[in-house]
Amino acid sequence: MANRTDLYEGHDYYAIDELLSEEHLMARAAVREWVKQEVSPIIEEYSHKATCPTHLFKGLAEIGAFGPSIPTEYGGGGMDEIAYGIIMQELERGDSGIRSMASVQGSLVMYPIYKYASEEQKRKYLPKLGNGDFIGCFGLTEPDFGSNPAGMVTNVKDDGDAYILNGAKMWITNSPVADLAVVWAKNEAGEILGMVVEKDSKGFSAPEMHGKWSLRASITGELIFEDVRVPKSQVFPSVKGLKGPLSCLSKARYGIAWGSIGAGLDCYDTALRYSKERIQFGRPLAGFQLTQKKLAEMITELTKAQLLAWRLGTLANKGTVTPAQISMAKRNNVFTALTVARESRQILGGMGIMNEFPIMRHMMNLETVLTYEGTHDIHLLITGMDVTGINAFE
Ligand code: TGC
Ligand code: FAD
Repeated sequence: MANRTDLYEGHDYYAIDELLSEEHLMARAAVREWVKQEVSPIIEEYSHKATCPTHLFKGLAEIGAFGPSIPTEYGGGGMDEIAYGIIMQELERGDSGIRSMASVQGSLVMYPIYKYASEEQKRKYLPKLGNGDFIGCFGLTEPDFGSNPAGMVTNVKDDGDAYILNGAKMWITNSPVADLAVVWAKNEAGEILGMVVEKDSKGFSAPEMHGKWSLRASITGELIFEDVRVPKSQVFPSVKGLKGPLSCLSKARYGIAWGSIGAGLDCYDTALRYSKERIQFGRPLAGFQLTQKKLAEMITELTKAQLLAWRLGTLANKGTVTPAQISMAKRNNVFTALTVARESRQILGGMGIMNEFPIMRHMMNLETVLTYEGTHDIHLLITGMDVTGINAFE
């Protein structure tokens, strides 16, 4: 398999770099270099074997990919939301599964602990999550409740100074290798609570799910709770209800709006280079009008996605961004990346399906990205609800 270390044109068609600060550019350069050195040479092989490169967790921590916008005193990077987005973009240029490793750790595990846990829990978990000593996962989805997490049946019953947790979660990124899980469950009053469950808790197991054709370099599993005793001190004191997990999803969806651009850019970059080199009918593929149409449409859509992400980032930095604005960007940018991957695959002809090039891997990965963190259609309905004021889910 090829080592793809020569890559990464910026493809900054609208000079968006001019809108970025020195800190953003430095963060991007550092992560881009790390991806070139550590991810690109190995990712095809890990993806092909459906194995997670768990040795990269430490490196991700070292480049500041875990919680870039969480304050440094709580184990994060202390940067702004645009820096967080750019880091996700560069990781996903490498692979969506690598970005997932960082998204889950930073946005779905560190963020809820930072936002909702007691000071004692924060001090106990965040520094070790930030430096990669602990790996976390986030359990919301259940076998019978995916798009509709409000229906969850995982539950806790009061038992004095602890809760007894029962139920099962499915499709959980990193669960088989996680030291702890942020778990959402209903109490006897039907309220959703969040809690940290440590991996050695009696009655808790996290078996791996096998057979994915997508996100193969990411490890996915279940969470099974059979009368697990969770001390009340492990339960988040300052949040109840679905807005707890959904607020974490907002953070992670924001990162995906940026991250997916990276996968799209890598496909576009590959197709552009290939089309200039590959000769058919006596001229480069890039000389045919139909190829130019594909390339022109790709860079147009990617540029629009970049602008959407940048504007979303400025709203996030101001603290005024809404969940619906994030939904629009997640949906649009993932779909753009997937469309670009499909068009790029065509430009490479038969070579497009080979693992000598990254396109098929990105395309397969993006099918997951289109689905997790809220499906393509769920985000459309969130936009529909926002503009009409009518909730199509009720
Ligand atoms: P609804 O009544 O609309 O909302 C309940 C409460 O939550 C608030 N809220 C939000 N808060 C913060 N951020 C958001 N994005 C929020 N969305 C809603 C809302 O204001 C309300 O608050 P309050 O105070 O009134 O109680 O809830 P609903 O049951 O009607 O659900 C609406 C719906 C369908 C949009 C929601 O359930 C949804 O987003 N479903 C999709 C589920 C999903 O995205 N699952 C993702 C699982 S995690 C994952 O995929 C990780 S992959 C990680 C990786 O590997 O990278
Ligand atoms: P369903 O909800 O059954 O939806 C199936 C189809 O029906 C979709 O097309 C959907 O859009 C459509 N649909 C559903 N409801 C409606 C409606 N009201 N109107 C119109 N169409 C509708 N979850 C976690 O909690 N933690 C994780 O770490 C995590 N990691 C994941 C990793 C991978 C690789 C994958 C594939 C998933 C992961 N998920 C995780 C779960 C993910 O969030 C869910 O798969 C997703 O939310 C969709 O749920 P579902 O698969 O049950 O599909």
